[in-house]
Amino acid sequence: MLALVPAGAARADNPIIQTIYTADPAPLVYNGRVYLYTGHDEDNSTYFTMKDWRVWSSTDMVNWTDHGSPLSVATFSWAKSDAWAGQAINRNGKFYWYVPTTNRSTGRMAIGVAVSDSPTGPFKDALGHPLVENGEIDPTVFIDDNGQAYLYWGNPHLSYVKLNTDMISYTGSVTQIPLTTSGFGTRTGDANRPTLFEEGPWVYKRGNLYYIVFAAKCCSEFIAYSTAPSPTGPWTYRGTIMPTQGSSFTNHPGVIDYNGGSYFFYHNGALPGGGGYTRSVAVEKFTYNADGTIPTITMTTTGAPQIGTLDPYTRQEAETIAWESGVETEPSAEGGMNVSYIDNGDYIKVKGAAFGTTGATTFTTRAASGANGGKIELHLDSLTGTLIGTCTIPGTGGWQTYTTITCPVTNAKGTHDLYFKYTGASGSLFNLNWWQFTTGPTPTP
Ligand SMILES: [Ca+2]
Ligand SMILES: [Ca+2]
Repeated sequence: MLALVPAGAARADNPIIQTIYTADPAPLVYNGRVYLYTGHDEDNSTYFTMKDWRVWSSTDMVNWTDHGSPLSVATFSWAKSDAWAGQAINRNGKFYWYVPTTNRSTGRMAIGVAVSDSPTGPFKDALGHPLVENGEIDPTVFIDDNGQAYLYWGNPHLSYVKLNTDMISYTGSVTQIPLTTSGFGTRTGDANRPTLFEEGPWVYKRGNLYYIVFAAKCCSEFIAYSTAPSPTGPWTYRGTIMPTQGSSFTNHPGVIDYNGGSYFFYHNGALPGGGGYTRSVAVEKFTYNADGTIPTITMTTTGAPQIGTLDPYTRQEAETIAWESGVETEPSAEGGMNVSYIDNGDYIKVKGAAFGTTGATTFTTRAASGANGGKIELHLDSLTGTLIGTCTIPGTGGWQTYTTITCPVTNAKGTHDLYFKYTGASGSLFNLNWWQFTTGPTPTP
């Protein structure tokens, strides 16, 4: 029998975001990168009090870059509240993000569509009014091989429309998919909901098979799926993907293929303070069975394996994080995001930094401090692992007054997890925008 691995934070990589609570993952593969669109549970939330949506991205499934909040309820002039579960897709050189939110004038849930020229936004309201509205939620969008796009959504029903190629209008009427027990499984004890379909549909095609993955039963939910030979059915129930687990009574699927692997995104309540209204997005790698069916996937604290390594010799954003403790992020005056609220003892881990055989000679970071600064200790493999350098960050006269600091490093060879441990006096020490190592002979000044 295997010894139990202590569930220490330093070993964990799942949930994949720790700076805030996140929910309702919607991954999108674009241009060799995974963009992850999520909701955002407020700290100490006791309901689905959600005000904005968030974007993250990764090329290795373990180090995730924070792109902030390019879309919020306030983006939609007609919306009142509730930044709930959406999905984004690319077409026509643009990015369309479909989200449910409450229509101020009707008081009902409606689905809006936001558009951007970039996967990370900023997004603006494409229409100035809801795209569809029937009091239901959880849009999922899909473009078939023949170019026909579909928007599905629903709780308690399951509906779709055929989107036009502009992705912000549709032809024909809203069609309800018959929720039959052969199509969506059998629920007992709820006369109003005879099938397992609850909410959170995620529709895609793989091979010749169309999939609806969905949150099943309530509450607590599990994740189940159905398949069909066409995007409009007939659907056949295929069973459980992820059993009820993880101390959140909801769950929400997002499924992609990326770089030769298949990945299942979901959420749970696994972070400190986590629960049904303080959720966190996590991911597992899986392999389809030969007939296209999906194996049972269970939640782990290790998550997906890293694809390749992280290059420490190119600029890396400070807000690219595999795991952290104590820090937050915010929009940076220099563009993008920076890491903030860095206190003595806080740390960030990036996974699998490939220093190579020559090794690193310097570490450079872009830092600002409206206080007296502090130090960054650079450790390999753990918070107490080999110390390859210590960088002193001075006060710079402002929290967004950045300066570039370069420090010598030694003994940084091979591939290691890299820990940035922050030390100093009490209170916030400094903000960080990015970092980069150099290799080879010590550069001449
Ligand atoms: Ca802190
Ligand atoms: Ca940055």
